[in-house]
Amino acid sequence: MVNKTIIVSNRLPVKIAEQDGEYVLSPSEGGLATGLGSVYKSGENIWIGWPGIDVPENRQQEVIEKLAVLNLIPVFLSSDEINLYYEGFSNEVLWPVFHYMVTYANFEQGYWDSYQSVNNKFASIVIAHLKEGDTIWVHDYQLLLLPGLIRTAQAHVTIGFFQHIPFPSFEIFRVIPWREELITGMFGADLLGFHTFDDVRHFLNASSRLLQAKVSDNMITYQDRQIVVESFPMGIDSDKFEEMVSDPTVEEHIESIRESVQDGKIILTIDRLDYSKGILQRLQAYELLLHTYPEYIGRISLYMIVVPSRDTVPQYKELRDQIDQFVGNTNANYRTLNWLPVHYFYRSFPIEFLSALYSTADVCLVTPMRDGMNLVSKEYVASRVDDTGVLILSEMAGASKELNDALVVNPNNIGEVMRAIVQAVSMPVEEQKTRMSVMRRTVKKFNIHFWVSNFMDKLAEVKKMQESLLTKHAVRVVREQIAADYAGSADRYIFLDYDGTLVGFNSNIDKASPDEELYQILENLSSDPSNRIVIVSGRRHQTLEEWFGHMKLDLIAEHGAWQKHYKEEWKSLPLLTDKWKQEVRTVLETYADRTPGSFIEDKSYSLVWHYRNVEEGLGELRANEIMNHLKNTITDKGLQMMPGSKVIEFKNIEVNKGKAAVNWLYGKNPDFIIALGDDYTDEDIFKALPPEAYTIKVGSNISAARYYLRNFMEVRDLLQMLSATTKQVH
Ligand code: GDG
Repeated sequence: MVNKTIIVSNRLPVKIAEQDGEYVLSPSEGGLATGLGSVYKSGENIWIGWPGIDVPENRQQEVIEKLAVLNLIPVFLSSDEINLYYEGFSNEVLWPVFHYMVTYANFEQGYWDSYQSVNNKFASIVIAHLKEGDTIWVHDYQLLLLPGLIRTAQAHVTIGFFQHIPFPSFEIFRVIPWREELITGMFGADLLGFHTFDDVRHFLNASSRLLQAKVSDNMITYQDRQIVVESFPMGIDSDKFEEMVSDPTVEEHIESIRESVQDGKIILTIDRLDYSKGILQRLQAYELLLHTYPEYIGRISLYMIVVPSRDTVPQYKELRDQIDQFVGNTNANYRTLNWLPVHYFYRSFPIEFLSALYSTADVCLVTPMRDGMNLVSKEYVASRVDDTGVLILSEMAGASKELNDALVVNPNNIGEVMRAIVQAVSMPVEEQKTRMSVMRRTVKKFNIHFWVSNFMDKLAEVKKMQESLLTKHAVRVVREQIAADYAGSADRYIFLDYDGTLVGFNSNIDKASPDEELYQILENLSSDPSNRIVIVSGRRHQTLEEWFGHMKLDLIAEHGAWQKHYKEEWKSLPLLTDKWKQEVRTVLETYADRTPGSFIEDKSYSLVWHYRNVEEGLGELRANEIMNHLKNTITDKGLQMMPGSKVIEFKNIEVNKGKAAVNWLYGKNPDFIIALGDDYTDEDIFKALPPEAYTIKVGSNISAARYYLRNFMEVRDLLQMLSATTKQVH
């Protein structure tokens, strides 16, 4: 069986038109279509999407058949669906909010209803074509719910998702009434890609704030699945743009454009009609230039191509009128008999004409207010085969992160944009070449093919990582391996951490005392004479005494500073000093005063700064500040600093759960050892125990432990099962 790749996007990479009663297909020239061409055109691979026109039901079969020849599968949408799901939710909610234009958003319930039902429609078509082992790559903001819907139907399928527009900061994203549903939908993917690292950060932040997903570096753990979030700056087909410049048709266009401006310099701008592109602000900067430096009148021209788009949406219509008016005024005010300041085209052109413009323009002015990436800037760079030309680029475009040899501007700063134009038109050729050659190398190397293979490789890697982690899940091995070894052994050591391992995490540390079920489990386990149960906790010895002093258990408190063998007295580690505490406490107190919700716990040989009740993000920030602040004190005084989950603990270097566990085993030769723990400090035990010991991390699969369990309930199940195992054997 051959595994295939299924690409899914709102639009299919093809244009369909009706000519003389017949549907005629022509390939689309978009960058994405080119880049993914190598994928969907080969083998069994397919691309699923809306064909772009309303096809009456009785003619859909005809379109299905025509598209099938090109490996394309249509999702037919009614004009109602297009209005509500596409024009409505996608373009009147997600587009403005994701581009920071919140006031343009229109949070209509009807839009959302349709967005959900259309995403469901896509899901059912994807699922109908899905076979085991297939890989799905979903594109863009129109289909945010799709990964989740597919995942619900097919738990193990491989899904990648790429968003072509920015992901906004959490404070912006949170305004959407359906924000949790959107994020949950995206979580269905295994790999989530964005253009820039800022988008990645924003997404991770929204995930941990809205859904309490566990985030570590760029990995999210949600409902027991790992989701990797990465930036993949999209590239273009740079060879195509480079080669096109010497195409005879393009050469002809170049000549006629040159003729029309003669010695004047051309400043080029190309955008889809959109308020995110900063078209009006750019016109203002250009007019300011003509006003401030009249010597440029007659010597520079602005070629402005605006490609019609979404002009049924009121804001777009309004923008178009404003542009018309602005251009009209500027031209009326500054034109001369044989010179026009702005050559404005509200239409699209064949790619050959764009190529001619790219290669004749002395300056390309790309100043969006927000842009996921912006491919126009890269196309301009790729077309500059002699390394001349100047790119002015908005810092709000994703491309500015890569093309930093451009003149990078803040598009809201009209004066700065104007000065950049002046600098650009007067830049010496040598400097132009230095800057352009660096950018050309970047655009050539990180081209669209690189982008596609980079994403696909990473997706495969993420899947492999998930699978290898899955095999570490202790529930899967327990029946065969752990239980059999347990049953066959006669001298067992069972090391158990307390908080997070035997009981759930409680925001009040004084709660979380043992419950009846836990006592029963420990009672059962310890009643077996072959078992030695050791509770290894960071808690105070008084607390452990109060809770477990009456049971047949060994107790290690404060990470090993206090120890008690069953039937013996508590002993503290010899030679421990706590003189350092005063100095560290004073520092911690200043942080506790500045950080509502945090508090200090004082133990015999350690101090702990807790921040589990502190506002998300602030606690982590303070923890880092504290660690920096106390770095030197720690070394001078021979202490150790242990960041755990929502805590940092300071203690004597000799105190360590791992050392304590090894001491417990000193001179013994048990035939079964198991250790369970959820915290950073438990890693010391996992590392210190002999390799044949069963080490089990609770709550996460990234650990030195051999296996993991999801939570304390699974720990209890495991312990119950083990004690039942011996009962059967005995
Ligand atoms: C979204 C994100 C992100 C333009 N006019 C004509 C024409 N074009 C082509 C250009 C370029 C493309 O359209 C525009 O791409 P952009 O990247 O600039 O912008 P969006 O359409 O808003 O795209 C954006 C992109 O997705 C990719 O992830 O970069 O941030 O908003 O390729 O050449 N093509 C033809 N005639 C025209 O008149 N043939």
